[in-house]
Amino acid sequence: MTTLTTTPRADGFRMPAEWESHSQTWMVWPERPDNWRLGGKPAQAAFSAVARAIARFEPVTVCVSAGQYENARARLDQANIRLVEISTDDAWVRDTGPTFVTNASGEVRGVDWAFNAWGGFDGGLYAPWNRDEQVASKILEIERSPRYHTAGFVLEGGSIHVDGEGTLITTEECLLNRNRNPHLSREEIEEVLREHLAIDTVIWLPDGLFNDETDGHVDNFCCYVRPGEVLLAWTDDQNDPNYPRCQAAMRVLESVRDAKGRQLVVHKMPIPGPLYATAAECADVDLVAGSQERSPEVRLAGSYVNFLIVNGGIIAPSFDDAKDEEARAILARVFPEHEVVLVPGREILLGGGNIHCITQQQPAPQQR
Ligand code: KQY
Repeated sequence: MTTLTTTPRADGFRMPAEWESHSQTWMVWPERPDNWRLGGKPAQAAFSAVARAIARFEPVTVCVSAGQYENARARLDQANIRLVEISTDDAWVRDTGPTFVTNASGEVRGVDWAFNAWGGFDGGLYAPWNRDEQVASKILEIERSPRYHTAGFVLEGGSIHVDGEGTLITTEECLLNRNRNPHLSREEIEEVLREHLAIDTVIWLPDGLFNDETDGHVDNFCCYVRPGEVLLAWTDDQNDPNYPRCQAAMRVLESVRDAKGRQLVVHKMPIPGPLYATAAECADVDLVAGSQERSPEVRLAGSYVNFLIVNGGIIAPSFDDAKDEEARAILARVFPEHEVVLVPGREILLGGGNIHCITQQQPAPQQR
């Protein structure tokens, strides 16, 4: 594998927006029993439904352990779904996989960020995480894609969204958290993002969604739908702990200009629920010291914003909630050129994230 000592920006590479053409989407097969209830069986069914939904639009590669290969192969028996054997700690390839970057000559490379399981020994969600730390480089090796390595700079793909035209959105709650890169200032963090993603402007939302165990990943709260337009999780209920978070985000989004000098159009997306795990669902998760405990008292960070854009489609979670159809209608309105497909997201939410968190798009080579 080639590890480069330059930066993507210096080499003429940039991170494309998610709506730009993909060659495939990556996923990881879930099996960790201290994160997924019942040894991961309901989650495997949920991930399979997501993989099949994506495979209608573009190829999918699922990373799977040796022990689960036969089971996963049988459950994903579809031409457009490839399985590769990779050891992992869990199944969040948005955060453990590479961030792909492209140039105008049709080359694709990847950024391999440092990963510390969302906070290391200061609030992280499991230990050890050494297999997850290796996922990005293994994927790049399989793809024969040159790798940029940010040794010592911790970042998860779910903590950023870009518009492909020079602007990135993130949250202070995550990127400025003392459990990610405490040795760097805000300005130094921006500089790493500028160099590795070829962006010019960073929009800092104060927080992500209430109780998001990633420390407020932006992909569960606010995303781009096209340059100059974002979709923000929203509540008008002043008693909802998300209310001040939504208000604060809106104040920022209404006041900033993006890298092209545009004022943003903000679309609102209702928040489902409030959603909680049942006592039985929590009891089905193995108890392991150092892993995230589950409690029926703790509100889940459910969000319709946690969807994936694929070639011609939007793969979004449903929650068997009264707001599911409103969410579908909003997605159809803001993505009129895409087919909106809702896939049950509750089992993925019980593990701490949703469809965007368990997927990683690989952009198609671009010729400009
Ligand atoms: O949402 C994500 N991007 C990752 C969530 C990890 C949860 C682990 N329990």
